[in-house]
Amino acid sequence: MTASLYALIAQSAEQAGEKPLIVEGGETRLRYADLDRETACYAQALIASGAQVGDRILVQVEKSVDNVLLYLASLRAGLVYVPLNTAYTATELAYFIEDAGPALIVCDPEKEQAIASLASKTRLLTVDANGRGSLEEAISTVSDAGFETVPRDTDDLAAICYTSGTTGRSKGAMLSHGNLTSNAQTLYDIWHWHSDDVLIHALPIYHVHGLFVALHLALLGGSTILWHHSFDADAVLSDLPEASVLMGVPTFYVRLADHAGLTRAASANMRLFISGSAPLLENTFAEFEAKTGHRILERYGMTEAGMIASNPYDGERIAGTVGFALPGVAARVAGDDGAELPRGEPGILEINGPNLFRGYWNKPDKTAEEMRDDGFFITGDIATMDVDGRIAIVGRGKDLIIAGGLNIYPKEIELAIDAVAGVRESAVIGVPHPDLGEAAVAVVVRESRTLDETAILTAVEGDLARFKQPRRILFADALPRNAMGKVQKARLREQHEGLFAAR
Ligand code: MLC
Ligand code: AMP
Repeated sequence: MTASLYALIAQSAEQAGEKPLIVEGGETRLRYADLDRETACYAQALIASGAQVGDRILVQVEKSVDNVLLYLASLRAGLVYVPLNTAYTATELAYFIEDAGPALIVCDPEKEQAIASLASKTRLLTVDANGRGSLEEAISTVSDAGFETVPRDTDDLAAICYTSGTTGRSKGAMLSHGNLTSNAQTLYDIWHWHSDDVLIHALPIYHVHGLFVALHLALLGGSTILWHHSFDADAVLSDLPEASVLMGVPTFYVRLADHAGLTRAASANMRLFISGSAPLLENTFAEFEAKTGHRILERYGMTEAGMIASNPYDGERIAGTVGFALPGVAARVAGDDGAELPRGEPGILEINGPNLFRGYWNKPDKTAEEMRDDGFFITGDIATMDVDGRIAIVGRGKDLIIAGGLNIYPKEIELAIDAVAGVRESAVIGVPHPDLGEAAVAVVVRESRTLDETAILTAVEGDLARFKQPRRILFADALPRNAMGKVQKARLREQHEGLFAAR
Protein backbone atom coordinates (compact mmCIF):
# COMPACT_ATOMS: atom_id res chain seq x y z
CA MET A 1 0.00 0.00 0.00
CA THR A 2 1.27 3.48 -0.76
CA ALA A 3 2.18 5.88 2.05
CA SER A 4 1.62 8.88 -0.23
CA LEU A 5 -0.07 11.67 1.68
CA TYR A 6 -1.80 12.64 -1.55
CA ALA A 7 -3.45 9.19 -1.79
CA LEU A 8 -5.01 9.78 1.63
CA ILE A 9 -6.19 13.25 0.65
CA ALA A 10 -7.67 11.84 -2.56
CA GLN A 11 -9.83 9.45 -0.51
CA SER A 12 -11.28 12.32 1.54
CA ALA A 13 -11.79 14.36 -1.60
CA GLU A 14 -13.79 11.54 -3.15
CA GLN A 15 -16.06 11.40 -0.12
CA ALA A 16 -16.48 15.18 -0.04
CA GLY A 17 -17.72 15.18 -3.67
CA GLU A 18 -19.28 18.46 -4.74
CA LYS A 19 -18.40 20.28 -1.53
CA PRO A 20 -16.40 23.51 -1.82
CA LEU A 21 -12.76 23.09 -0.89
CA ILE A 22 -11.66 26.72 -1.15
CA VAL A 23 -14.05 29.66 -0.83
CA GLU A 24 -12.70 33.19 -1.23
CA GLY A 25 -14.82 36.30 -0.73
CA GLY A 26 -17.99 34.19 -0.82
CA GLU A 27 -17.09 32.49 -4.11
CA THR A 28 -16.13 28.86 -4.53
CA ARG A 29 -12.66 28.77 -6.05
CA LEU A 30 -12.09 25.01 -5.90
CA ARG A 31 -14.37 22.02 -5.28
CA TYR A 32 -13.29 18.65 -3.92
CA ALA A 33 -14.82 17.05 -7.00
CA ASP A 34 -12.27 18.91 -9.17
CA LEU A 35 -9.20 18.13 -7.09
CA ASP A 36 -8.29 14.91 -8.89
CA ARG A 37 -8.46 16.45 -12.36
CA GLU A 38 -6.73 19.68 -11.36
CA THR A 39 -3.82 18.07 -9.53
CA ALA A 40 -3.46 15.56 -12.39
CA CYS A 41 -2.99 18.46 -14.83
CA TYR A 42 -0.52 20.23 -12.55
CA ALA A 43 1.42 17.01 -11.94
CA GLN A 44 1.61 16.32 -15.68
CA ALA A 45 2.84 19.85 -16.30
CA LEU A 46 5.56 19.50 -13.66
CA ILE A 47 6.76 16.20 -15.10
CA ALA A 48 6.63 17.60 -18.65
CA SER A 49 8.78 20.49 -17.41
CA GLY A 50 11.54 18.08 -16.50
CA ALA A 51 10.91 17.19 -12.84
CA GLN A 52 11.30 13.51 -11.98
CA VAL A 53 10.30 11.47 -8.94
CA GLY A 54 12.46 12.48 -5.97
CA ASP A 55 13.50 15.82 -7.51
CA ARG A 56 13.24 19.03 -5.52
CA ILE A 57 10.81 21.66 -6.74
CA LEU A 58 11.54 25.06 -5.24
CA VAL A 59 8.49 27.28 -4.94
CA GLN A 60 8.37 30.99 -4.11
CA VAL A 61 4.93 32.21 -5.13
CA GLU A 62 2.06 34.25 -3.73
CA LYS A 63 -0.59 32.48 -1.69
CA SER A 64 -3.23 31.31 -4.14
CA VAL A 65 -5.39 28.36 -5.16
CA ASP A 66 -2.75 27.56 -7.79
CA ASN A 67 -0.16 27.42 -5.03
CA VAL A 68 -2.25 24.82 -3.19
CA LEU A 69 -2.64 22.77 -6.38
CA LEU A 70 1.07 23.04 -7.05
CA TYR A 71 1.84 21.65 -3.60
CA LEU A 72 -0.65 18.80 -3.92
CA ALA A 73 0.58 17.97 -7.43
CA SER A 74 4.13 17.84 -6.09
CA LEU A 75 3.04 15.30 -3.44
CA ARG A 76 1.12 13.38 -6.06
CA ALA A 77 4.03 13.25 -8.50
CA GLY A 78 6.50 12.12 -5.82
CA LEU A 79 8.48 15.37 -5.96
CA VAL A 80 10.03 17.05 -2.94
CA TYR A 81 8.34 20.39 -2.31
CA VAL A 82 10.59 23.24 -1.12
CA PRO A 83 8.47 26.28 -0.14
CA LEU A 84 10.08 29.67 0.40
CA ASN A 85 8.88 32.84 2.09
CA THR A 86 7.80 35.33 -0.58
CA ALA A 87 9.68 38.07 1.31
CA TYR A 88 13.12 36.59 0.59
CA THR A 89 15.38 38.80 -1.48
CA ALA A 90 17.48 37.62 -4.45
CA THR A 91 20.55 37.47 -2.19
CA GLU A 92 18.72 35.14 0.17
CA LEU A 93 17.30 33.07 -2.69
CA ALA A 94 20.74 32.42 -4.16
CA TYR A 95 21.61 30.35 -1.10
CA PHE A 96 18.41 28.28 -1.17
CA ILE A 97 18.78 27.51 -4.86
CA GLU A 98 22.41 26.48 -4.42
CA ASP A 99 21.64 24.36 -1.36
CA ALA A 100 18.46 22.65 -2.54
CA GLY A 101 19.65 22.01 -6.11
CA PRO A 102 16.11 21.96 -7.50
CA ALA A 103 15.20 20.43 -10.87
CA LEU A 104 12.46 23.01 -11.21
CA ILE A 105 11.74 26.44 -9.76
CA VAL A 106 8.31 28.04 -9.67
CA CYS A 107 8.24 31.77 -8.93
CA ASP A 108 6.23 34.92 -9.43
CA PRO A 109 6.58 36.33 -12.98
CA GLU A 110 8.00 39.52 -11.44
CA LYS A 111 10.95 37.59 -10.02
CA GLU A 112 11.58 35.49 -13.12
CA GLN A 113 14.49 37.54 -14.42
CA ALA A 114 16.30 37.83 -11.11
CA ILE A 115 15.90 34.11 -10.40
CA ALA A 116 16.89 33.11 -13.93
CA SER A 117 20.15 34.96 -13.46
CA LEU A 118 20.78 33.01 -10.24
CA ALA A 119 19.93 29.62 -11.74
CA SER A 120 20.55 29.80 -15.45
CA LYS A 121 20.55 26.01 -15.88
CA THR A 122 17.38 25.31 -13.90
CA ARG A 123 13.97 25.12 -15.56
CA LEU A 124 11.70 27.96 -14.39
CA LEU A 125 7.93 28.21 -14.37
CA THR A 126 5.97 31.25 -13.23
CA VAL A 127 2.59 31.85 -11.63
CA ASP A 128 1.15 35.00 -10.09
CA ALA A 129 -1.56 35.41 -7.45
CA ASN A 130 -4.22 35.15 -10.18
CA GLY A 131 -2.82 32.02 -11.76
CA ARG A 132 -1.18 33.82 -14.71
CA GLY A 133 2.24 32.77 -15.95
CA SER A 134 4.08 30.03 -17.80
CA LEU A 135 2.75 27.35 -15.41
CA GLU A 136 -0.71 28.10 -16.79
CA GLU A 137 0.63 27.64 -20.33
CA ALA A 138 2.32 24.36 -19.38
CA ILE A 139 -0.97 23.12 -17.90
CA SER A 140 -2.93 24.09 -20.98
CA THR A 141 -0.84 21.74 -23.11
CA VAL A 142 -1.28 18.58 -21.01
CA SER A 143 -3.79 15.86 -21.79
CA ASP A 144 -6.90 15.43 -19.67
CA ALA A 145 -6.13 11.74 -19.22
CA GLY A 146 -5.45 11.86 -15.48
CA PHE A 147 -2.31 11.02 -13.57
CA GLU A 148 -1.37 7.95 -11.61
CA THR A 149 -0.36 9.03 -8.10
CA VAL A 150 3.27 7.99 -7.60
CA PRO A 151 3.47 5.37 -4.83
CA ARG A 152 5.56 6.52 -1.85
CA ASP A 153 7.06 4.78 1.17
CA THR A 154 6.71 6.23 4.65
CA ASP A 155 10.31 7.47 4.61
CA ASP A 156 10.21 9.03 1.13
CA LEU A 157 10.59 12.78 1.24
CA ALA A 158 7.56 14.98 0.68
CA ALA A 159 9.11 18.35 1.49
CA ILE A 160 12.19 20.21 2.57
CA CYS A 161 11.42 23.23 4.73
CA TYR A 162 14.17 25.69 5.48
CA THR A 163 14.71 26.81 9.02
CA SER A 164 17.53 29.12 9.98
CA GLY A 165 20.51 27.77 11.84
CA THR A 166 22.34 29.56 14.63
CA THR A 167 25.21 30.24 12.24
CA GLY A 168 22.84 32.33 10.16
CA ARG A 169 22.70 29.77 7.36
CA SER A 170 19.38 28.03 6.84
CA LYS A 171 19.12 24.28 7.02
CA GLY A 172 16.59 22.29 5.03
CA ALA A 173 14.53 20.03 7.29
CA MET A 174 13.67 16.87 5.32
CA LEU A 175 10.09 15.79 5.99
CA SER A 176 8.75 12.47 4.79
CA HIS A 177 5.27 11.43 3.74
CA GLY A 178 5.17 9.44 7.00
CA ASN A 179 6.10 12.51 9.07
CA LEU A 180 3.37 14.64 7.53
CA THR A 181 0.68 11.98 7.51
CA SER A 182 1.17 10.81 11.08
CA ASN A 183 1.14 14.36 12.41
CA ALA A 184 -1.99 15.32 10.49
CA GLN A 185 -3.86 12.20 11.58
CA THR A 186 -2.92 12.72 15.23
CA LEU A 187 -4.07 16.34 15.22
CA TYR A 188 -7.25 15.34 13.41
CA ASP A 189 -8.11 13.01 16.28
CA ILE A 190 -7.08 15.13 19.25
CA TRP A 191 -8.72 18.31 17.97
CA HIS A 192 -11.91 16.36 17.15
CA TRP A 193 -11.82 17.46 13.55
CA HIS A 194 -14.83 16.54 11.40
CA SER A 195 -15.94 16.99 7.84
CA ASP A 196 -18.39 19.76 8.73
CA ASP A 197 -15.60 21.95 10.06
CA VAL A 198 -15.03 25.19 8.18
CA LEU A 199 -11.52 26.56 8.54
CA ILE A 200 -10.48 30.19 8.24
CA HIS A 201 -7.08 30.08 6.53
CA ALA A 202 -5.24 33.41 6.82
CA LEU A 203 -1.69 32.10 7.32
CA PRO A 204 1.02 32.06 4.69
CA ILE A 205 1.49 28.68 2.98
CA TYR A 206 5.27 28.61 2.89
CA HIS A 207 5.63 27.45 6.52
CA VAL A 208 4.63 24.43 8.53
CA HIS A 209 1.69 26.14 10.26
CA GLY A 210 -0.28 27.26 7.20
CA LEU A 211 0.97 24.64 4.72
CA PHE A 212 0.84 21.47 6.78
CA VAL A 213 -1.20 21.93 9.95
CA ALA A 214 -4.00 24.04 8.50
CA LEU A 215 -4.21 22.62 4.97
CA HIS A 216 -3.76 18.95 5.85
CA LEU A 217 -6.46 18.92 8.49
CA ALA A 218 -8.99 20.57 6.22
CA LEU A 219 -8.06 18.26 3.33
CA LEU A 220 -8.21 15.09 5.42
CA GLY A 221 -11.62 16.14 6.66
CA GLY A 222 -12.97 17.05 3.24
CA SER A 223 -13.71 20.35 4.99
CA THR A 224 -14.26 23.76 3.45
CA ILE A 225 -11.60 26.44 3.75
CA LEU A 226 -12.45 30.15 3.88
CA TRP A 227 -9.41 31.53 2.11
CA HIS A 228 -7.67 34.77 3.04
CA HIS A 229 -4.62 35.98 1.17
CA SER A 230 -3.19 37.31 4.43
CA PHE A 231 -4.40 38.22 7.89
CA ASP A 232 -6.79 41.13 8.07
CA ALA A 233 -8.79 41.39 11.31
CA ASP A 234 -11.88 42.91 9.62
CA ALA A 235 -12.01 40.20 6.97
CA VAL A 236 -11.46 37.37 9.44
CA LEU A 237 -14.16 38.72 11.76
CA SER A 238 -16.63 38.93 8.92
CA ASP A 239 -16.03 35.22 8.17
CA LEU A 240 -16.35 34.06 11.79
CA PRO A 241 -20.10 33.38 11.66
CA GLU A 242 -19.57 30.98 8.73
CA ALA A 243 -16.58 29.21 10.25
CA SER A 244 -15.82 26.73 13.01
CA VAL A 245 -12.00 26.77 13.34
CA LEU A 246 -9.30 29.44 13.14
CA MET A 247 -5.58 28.70 13.28
CA GLY A 248 -3.22 31.57 13.85
CA VAL A 249 -0.04 32.93 15.33
CA PRO A 250 -0.41 34.99 18.55
CA THR A 251 -0.39 38.28 16.59
CA PHE A 252 -3.73 37.21 15.03
CA TYR A 253 -5.24 36.95 18.51
CA VAL A 254 -3.67 40.19 19.75
CA ARG A 255 -5.19 42.03 16.78
CA LEU A 256 -8.57 40.29 17.10
CA ALA A 257 -8.75 40.97 20.85
CA ASP A 258 -8.11 44.64 20.08
CA HIS A 259 -10.96 44.78 17.59
CA ALA A 260 -14.38 46.07 18.64
CA GLY A 261 -16.01 43.45 16.39
CA LEU A 262 -14.77 40.53 18.50
CA THR A 263 -17.76 39.57 20.62
CA ARG A 264 -19.51 36.49 21.97
CA ALA A 265 -22.13 36.81 19.26
CA ALA A 266 -19.55 37.07 16.46
CA SER A 267 -17.80 33.91 17.60
CA ALA A 268 -20.87 31.93 18.67
CA ASN A 269 -20.54 29.51 15.71
CA MET A 270 -16.85 28.86 16.34
CA ARG A 271 -15.72 25.54 17.75
CA LEU A 272 -12.00 26.12 18.13
CA PHE A 273 -9.38 28.87 18.11
CA ILE A 274 -5.85 27.46 17.84
CA SER A 275 -2.65 29.42 18.45
CA GLY A 276 0.96 28.47 17.88
CA SER A 277 4.37 29.23 16.34
CA ALA A 278 5.25 31.65 19.15
CA PRO A 279 4.22 32.10 22.79
CA LEU A 280 0.69 33.33 23.38
CA LEU A 281 0.75 35.90 26.17
CA GLU A 282 -1.42 35.09 29.16
CA ASN A 283 -3.19 38.45 28.94
CA THR A 284 -4.12 37.82 25.28
CA PHE A 285 -5.57 34.44 26.30
CA ALA A 286 -7.53 36.09 29.14
CA GLU A 287 -8.74 39.04 27.07
CA PHE A 288 -9.90 36.70 24.29
CA GLU A 289 -11.80 34.53 26.74
CA ALA A 290 -13.45 37.52 28.38
CA LYS A 291 -14.66 38.82 25.02
CA THR A 292 -15.72 35.55 23.39
CA GLY A 293 -16.08 32.88 26.06
CA HIS A 294 -13.55 30.79 24.09
CA ARG A 295 -10.33 29.52 25.63
CA ILE A 296 -7.71 29.57 22.88
CA LEU A 297 -6.06 26.18 22.42
CA GLU A 298 -2.30 26.71 22.35
CA ARG A 299 -0.08 24.12 20.79
CA TYR A 300 3.67 23.93 20.17
CA GLY A 301 5.68 22.78 17.21
CA MET A 302 8.62 23.37 14.95
CA THR A 303 9.67 22.83 11.37
CA GLU A 304 11.72 19.74 12.20
CA ALA A 305 8.82 17.90 13.80
CA GLY A 306 5.54 19.54 12.86
CA MET A 307 3.33 19.64 15.92
CA ILE A 308 4.77 18.32 19.16
CA ALA A 309 2.46 19.24 22.04
CA SER A 310 -1.04 20.58 22.47
CA ASN A 311 -3.35 21.75 25.17
CA PRO A 312 -6.25 19.31 25.47
CA TYR A 313 -9.46 19.67 23.51
CA ASP A 314 -11.64 18.48 26.37
CA GLY A 315 -9.41 19.01 29.39
CA GLU A 316 -8.09 22.25 30.79
CA ARG A 317 -6.40 24.71 28.45
CA ILE A 318 -3.92 26.57 30.60
CA ALA A 319 -2.41 29.86 29.46
CA GLY A 320 1.37 29.87 29.46
CA THR A 321 1.52 26.13 28.80
CA VAL A 322 1.48 24.16 25.56
CA GLY A 323 -0.23 21.14 27.08
CA PHE A 324 0.93 17.57 26.61
CA ALA A 325 3.13 15.74 24.12
CA LEU A 326 0.94 14.46 21.29
CA PRO A 327 -0.02 10.77 21.32
CA GLY A 328 2.95 8.81 19.95
CA VAL A 329 5.40 11.64 20.62
CA ALA A 330 7.93 11.18 23.42
CA ALA A 331 9.12 14.31 25.22
CA ARG A 332 11.60 14.86 28.03
CA VAL A 333 13.23 17.86 29.65
CA ALA A 334 16.96 17.32 29.84
CA GLY A 335 20.17 18.98 30.98
CA ASP A 336 23.06 19.81 28.66
CA ASP A 337 24.28 16.22 28.94
CA GLY A 338 20.95 14.82 27.76
CA ALA A 339 20.05 13.35 31.16
CA GLU A 340 16.40 13.80 32.04
CA LEU A 341 15.82 16.38 34.79
CA PRO A 342 13.39 16.00 37.70
CA ARG A 343 9.85 17.15 36.87
CA GLY A 344 9.37 20.88 37.27
CA GLU A 345 13.00 21.80 36.62
CA PRO A 346 13.66 23.85 33.49
CA GLY A 347 15.88 22.33 30.82
CA ILE A 348 16.02 21.73 27.10
CA LEU A 349 13.04 19.95 25.59
CA GLU A 350 13.98 16.83 23.64
CA ILE A 351 11.52 14.86 21.56
CA ASN A 352 11.10 11.76 19.43
CA GLY A 353 8.29 10.28 17.40
CA PRO A 354 6.90 9.54 13.94
CA ASN A 355 6.69 13.29 13.30
CA LEU A 356 10.46 13.79 13.64
CA PHE A 357 12.21 14.81 10.42
CA ARG A 358 14.72 12.73 8.44
CA GLY A 359 17.58 15.15 9.11
CA TYR A 360 18.89 18.31 7.46
CA TRP A 361 19.32 18.23 3.70
CA ASN A 362 22.97 17.62 2.80
CA LYS A 363 24.05 18.42 6.37
CA PRO A 364 24.59 15.15 8.26
CA ASP A 365 26.95 16.90 10.69
CA LYS A 366 24.33 19.48 11.64
CA THR A 367 21.75 16.71 12.04
CA ALA A 368 24.09 14.74 14.30
CA GLU A 369 24.75 17.83 16.45
CA GLU A 370 21.06 18.11 17.29
CA MET A 371 20.33 14.43 17.93
CA ARG A 372 20.96 12.26 20.98
CA ASP A 373 22.25 8.71 20.56
CA ASP A 374 18.82 7.31 21.42
CA GLY A 375 17.18 9.22 18.57
CA PHE A 376 15.81 12.17 20.56
CA PHE A 377 15.99 15.58 18.88
CA ILE A 378 17.25 18.57 20.88
CA THR A 379 14.67 21.30 20.19
CA GLY A 380 16.68 24.18 21.67
CA ASP A 381 13.58 25.36 23.55
CA ILE A 382 13.74 25.68 27.33
CA ALA A 383 10.78 23.97 28.97
CA THR A 384 9.40 22.60 32.18
CA MET A 385 7.26 19.48 32.49
CA ASP A 386 5.06 18.92 35.52
CA VAL A 387 4.34 15.55 37.12
CA ASP A 388 1.34 15.06 34.84
CA GLY A 389 3.44 15.71 31.73
CA ARG A 390 2.13 19.21 31.05
CA ILE A 391 4.77 21.26 29.22
CA ALA A 392 5.47 25.00 29.43
CA ILE A 393 7.94 26.67 27.09
CA VAL A 394 9.78 29.05 29.38
CA GLY A 395 12.57 30.31 27.15
CA ARG A 396 14.85 29.61 24.25
CA GLY A 397 18.28 28.05 24.45
CA LYS A 398 18.87 29.05 20.84
CA ASP A 399 19.62 32.63 19.86
CA LEU A 400 16.36 33.12 18.01
CA ILE A 401 13.84 35.96 17.73
CA ILE A 402 10.24 35.16 16.74
CA ALA A 403 8.37 38.18 15.35
CA GLY A 404 4.76 37.64 14.34
CA GLY A 405 5.47 33.90 14.13
CA LEU A 406 8.43 34.34 11.79
CA ASN A 407 11.92 33.34 12.87
CA ILE A 408 14.78 35.79 12.79
CA TYR A 409 18.30 34.61 13.54
CA PRO A 410 20.35 37.45 15.08
CA LYS A 411 23.62 36.15 13.64
CA GLU A 412 22.37 36.58 10.07
CA ILE A 413 21.33 40.18 10.76
CA GLU A 414 24.56 40.96 12.61
CA LEU A 415 26.63 39.70 9.66
CA ALA A 416 24.71 41.98 7.29
CA ILE A 417 25.06 45.02 9.59
CA ASP A 418 28.74 44.37 10.34
CA ALA A 419 29.42 44.45 6.59
CA VAL A 420 28.16 48.05 6.38
CA ALA A 421 31.03 50.55 6.07
CA GLY A 422 31.50 52.45 9.33
CA VAL A 423 30.06 49.72 11.58
CA ARG A 424 32.52 48.39 14.14
CA GLU A 425 30.24 45.70 15.58
CA SER A 426 26.63 44.93 16.32
CA ALA A 427 24.37 42.80 18.48
CA VAL A 428 20.81 41.95 17.49
CA ILE A 429 18.28 41.20 20.23
CA GLY A 430 14.58 40.46 20.51
CA VAL A 431 12.62 43.11 22.41
CA PRO A 432 9.00 42.64 23.60
CA HIS A 433 6.62 44.11 21.03
CA PRO A 434 2.89 44.57 21.67
CA ASP A 435 1.81 43.40 18.18
CA LEU A 436 4.54 41.01 17.00
CA GLY A 437 5.40 39.48 20.37
CA GLU A 438 9.06 40.28 19.79
CA ALA A 439 10.79 42.65 17.40
CA ALA A 440 14.41 42.65 16.25
CA VAL A 441 16.50 45.55 17.47
CA ALA A 442 20.17 46.12 16.60
CA VAL A 443 22.63 47.73 18.98
CA VAL A 444 25.49 49.08 16.89
CA VAL A 445 28.95 50.41 17.70
CA ARG A 446 29.93 52.79 14.91
CA GLU A 447 33.21 54.28 13.75
CA SER A 448 31.73 57.70 13.18
CA ARG A 449 28.66 59.58 14.37
CA THR A 450 27.74 60.43 10.79
CA LEU A 451 26.48 56.88 10.24
CA ASP A 452 22.82 56.93 11.21
CA GLU A 453 19.89 54.50 11.52
CA THR A 454 18.53 55.15 8.02
CA ALA A 455 21.91 54.63 6.37
CA ILE A 456 22.30 51.22 8.00
CA LEU A 457 18.74 50.14 7.22
CA THR A 458 19.16 51.21 3.60
CA ALA A 459 22.45 49.34 3.33
CA VAL A 460 20.97 46.00 4.47
CA GLU A 461 17.70 46.35 2.56
CA GLY A 462 18.75 44.27 -0.44
CA ASP A 463 20.23 41.50 1.69
CA LEU A 464 17.51 40.86 4.23
CA ALA A 465 13.81 40.14 3.80
CA ARG A 466 11.76 43.01 5.21
CA PHE A 467 10.50 41.02 8.20
CA LYS A 468 14.11 40.39 9.31
CA GLN A 469 15.17 44.02 9.13
CA PRO A 470 15.55 45.51 12.63
CA ARG A 471 12.64 47.67 13.76
CA ARG A 472 15.17 49.98 15.42
CA ILE A 473 18.91 50.56 15.26
CA LEU A 474 20.32 51.88 18.52
CA PHE A 475 23.86 53.11 18.97
CA ALA A 476 26.23 52.38 21.86
CA ASP A 477 29.85 53.23 22.61
CA ALA A 478 30.58 49.58 23.34
CA LEU A 479 28.74 46.28 23.71
CA PRO A 480 28.56 44.80 27.22
CA ARG A 481 30.75 41.68 27.44
CA ASN A 482 31.38 39.03 30.06
CA ALA A 483 34.82 37.92 31.27
CA MET A 484 35.04 35.52 28.32
CA GLY A 485 34.48 38.39 25.90
CA LYS A 486 30.98 37.17 24.93
CA VAL A 487 28.37 39.86 24.27
CA GLN A 488 25.86 39.92 27.15
CA LYS A 489 22.63 39.92 25.18
CA ALA A 490 20.54 39.39 28.30
CA ARG A 491 21.84 42.72 29.62
CA LEU A 492 20.99 44.46 26.35
CA ARG A 493 17.52 42.94 26.38
CA GLU A 494 16.93 44.16 29.93
CA GLN A 495 18.21 47.61 29.03
CA HIS A 496 15.83 47.96 26.08
CA GLU A 497 12.80 45.93 27.16
CA GLY A 498 10.57 49.01 27.30
CA LEU A 499 11.51 50.28 23.84
CA PHE A 500 8.14 49.48 22.28
CA ALA A 501 5.47 50.75 24.62
CA ALA A 502 2.83 48.23 25.68
CA ARG A 503 -0.68 48.54 24.32
C1 MLC B 1 5.21 41.48 8.24
N1 MLC B 1 6.21 42.29 8.59
C2 MLC B 1 6.84 41.75 9.65
C3 MLC B 1 6.19 40.54 9.90
N2 MLC B 1 5.18 40.39 9.02
N3 MLC B 1 7.88 42.18 10.38
C4 MLC B 1 8.32 41.38 11.36
N4 MLC B 1 7.73 40.18 11.63
C5 MLC B 1 6.67 39.75 10.93
N5 MLC B 1 6.11 38.57 11.19
C6 MLC B 1 6.60 43.57 8.01
C7 MLC B 1 5.92 43.85 6.71
O1 MLC B 1 6.76 43.48 5.66
C8 MLC B 1 5.65 45.33 6.77
O2 MLC B 1 6.77 46.01 6.32
C9 MLC B 1 5.51 45.64 8.22
O3 MLC B 1 6.13 44.54 8.91
C10 MLC B 1 4.11 45.79 8.70
O4 MLC B 1 3.37 44.73 8.24
P1 MLC B 1 1.94 44.40 8.79
O5 MLC B 1 0.94 44.82 7.79
O6 MLC B 1 1.78 44.81 10.21
O7 MLC B 1 2.09 42.86 8.82
P2 MLC B 1 1.11 41.83 8.26
O8 MLC B 1 1.21 41.76 6.79
O9 MLC B 1 -0.22 42.08 8.87
O10 MLC B 1 1.75 40.48 8.85
C11 MLC B 1 1.88 40.25 10.19
C12 MLC B 1 1.48 38.80 10.43
C13 MLC B 1 2.27 37.93 9.42
C14 MLC B 1 1.83 38.44 11.86
C15 MLC B 1 0.00 38.62 10.21
O11 MLC B 1 3.66 38.13 9.58
C16 MLC B 1 1.94 36.48 9.49
O12 MLC B 1 0.99 36.02 8.90
N6 MLC B 1 2.74 35.70 10.24
C17 MLC B 1 2.59 34.28 10.33
C18 MLC B 1 3.91 33.61 10.10
C19 MLC B 1 3.78 32.09 10.16
O13 MLC B 1 3.01 31.48 9.45
N7 MLC B 1 4.52 31.46 11.04
C20 MLC B 1 4.49 30.02 11.22
C21 MLC B 1 5.90 29.44 11.06
S1 MLC B 1 5.82 27.67 11.30
P3 MLC B 1 6.71 47.55 5.85
O14 MLC B 1 7.71 47.58 4.77
O15 MLC B 1 5.32 47.82 5.41
O16 MLC B 1 7.11 48.31 7.06
C22 MLC B 1 6.31 27.45 12.94
C23 MLC B 1 6.09 26.15 13.55
C24 MLC B 1 4.86 26.20 14.38
O17 MLC B 1 6.70 28.37 13.57
O18 MLC B 1 4.88 25.86 15.55
O19 MLC B 1 3.84 26.61 13.81
P1 AMP C 1 10.16 27.21 13.28
O1 AMP C 1 11.61 26.95 13.31
O2 AMP C 1 9.74 28.33 12.42
O3 AMP C 1 9.44 25.98 13.00
O4 AMP C 1 9.78 27.68 14.74
C1 AMP C 1 9.77 26.77 15.79
C2 AMP C 1 9.92 27.48 17.09
O5 AMP C 1 8.78 28.28 17.37
C3 AMP C 1 10.01 26.54 18.26
O6 AMP C 1 11.29 25.96 18.41
C4 AMP C 1 9.61 27.45 19.41
O7 AMP C 1 10.72 28.22 19.82
C5 AMP C 1 8.59 28.36 18.76
N1 AMP C 1 7.21 27.98 19.11
C6 AMP C 1 6.30 27.33 18.37
N2 AMP C 1 5.12 27.22 19.03
C7 AMP C 1 5.29 27.80 20.23
C8 AMP C 1 4.47 28.02 21.38
N3 AMP C 1 3.19 27.65 21.40
N4 AMP C 1 5.02 28.64 22.44
C9 AMP C 1 6.31 29.05 22.44
N5 AMP C 1 7.13 28.90 21.39
C10 AMP C 1 6.63 28.28 20.29
